[in-house]
Amino acid sequence: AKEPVRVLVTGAAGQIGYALVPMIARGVMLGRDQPVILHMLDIPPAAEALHGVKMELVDAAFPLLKGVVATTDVVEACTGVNIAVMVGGFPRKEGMERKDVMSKNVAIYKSQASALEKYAAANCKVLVVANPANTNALILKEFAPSISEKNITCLTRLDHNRALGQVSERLSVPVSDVKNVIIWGNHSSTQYPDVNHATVKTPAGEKPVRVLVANDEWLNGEFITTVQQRGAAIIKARKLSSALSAASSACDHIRDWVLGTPEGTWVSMGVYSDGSYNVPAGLIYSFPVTCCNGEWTIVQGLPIDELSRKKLDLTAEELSEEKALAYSCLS
Ligand code: NAX
Repeated sequence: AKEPVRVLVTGAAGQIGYALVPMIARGVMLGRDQPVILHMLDIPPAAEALHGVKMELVDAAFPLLKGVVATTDVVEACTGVNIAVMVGGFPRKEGMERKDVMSKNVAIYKSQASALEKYAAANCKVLVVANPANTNALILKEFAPSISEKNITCLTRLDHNRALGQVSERLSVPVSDVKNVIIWGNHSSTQYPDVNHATVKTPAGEKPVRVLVANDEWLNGEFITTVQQRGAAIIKARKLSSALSAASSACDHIRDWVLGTPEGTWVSMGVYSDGSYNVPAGLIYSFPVTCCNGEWTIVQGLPIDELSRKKLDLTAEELSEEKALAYSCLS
């Protein structure tokens, strides 16, 4: 039998946490044959709710779940974890300045970076979900210098999956037949959902999405804004932000990272830029990646047309500004 893997979920008493922990305990994230021990962290005001989630995990009697740590102590939460999914953060409230929200999250991610660096298992893989996701991940990277930059990522898989979903709906094809969309840049409304290299499986082989949709106006307009604004549309409909889709996408992100992407398929992940595609190095930016043996690699050599170039640059500019704002909160 396999040794259990320890998975940390921060913000585990929140909405996404509530959807995510049962998925992990069922093997959706790491496989149906992989036992897990869940570490759940939240802050003292949420301690009782967190305890309630732990009670429900016990009550669900998940066969793969070999233990649950529910705590408000960062050190206890981080000790020995192999995977860390960072969902906890300070939300933007009405009337709050961007700088104030940034400053709260910088403080949280700085201190959790130090705890992970000291107490997590060697080679711990980190996924930041909490917004501003890319910049929180960057702060985490800066304050956990002994964790390899290859091990620190942020979630743009939800946006990627939203793009697959929109193409699937438009063409009335199963979403599993659509692949290789790309989310470039920030997990924000400046992200660029790109279908220029995406394909659909048909009885006659793989066909480009552009050819099948045959409507550039829709693909360059409404499709992009729908994906960019989907989070807001969910809030409007549910009066709550995306939770089940965010949790499911977080599982997809970690599963593909650990177990590998299928041959011929790439996914989108926010990763540390090495300057690929002329994206400034030193940002956490969403790229198309393939994964093998627990490592991601940016897909190289995709042609970028003029329209795309502008959109890649625009979202990079926003991330550079966020980075500057985050640094200004440190001093
Ligand atoms: P909730 O407010 O329901 O849950 C957040 C939880 O984090 C709360 O229980 C809170 O007590 C806890 N928390 C706050 N500070 C903490 C700290 N220092 N340490 C540990 N826990 C702490 O929000 P939810 O809807 O679950 O969303 C969580 C985060 O995901 C938000 O930042 C949200 O913006 C972000 N999202 C990111 C997405 C992505 O694709 N990257 C999509 C979904 C989501 O909007």
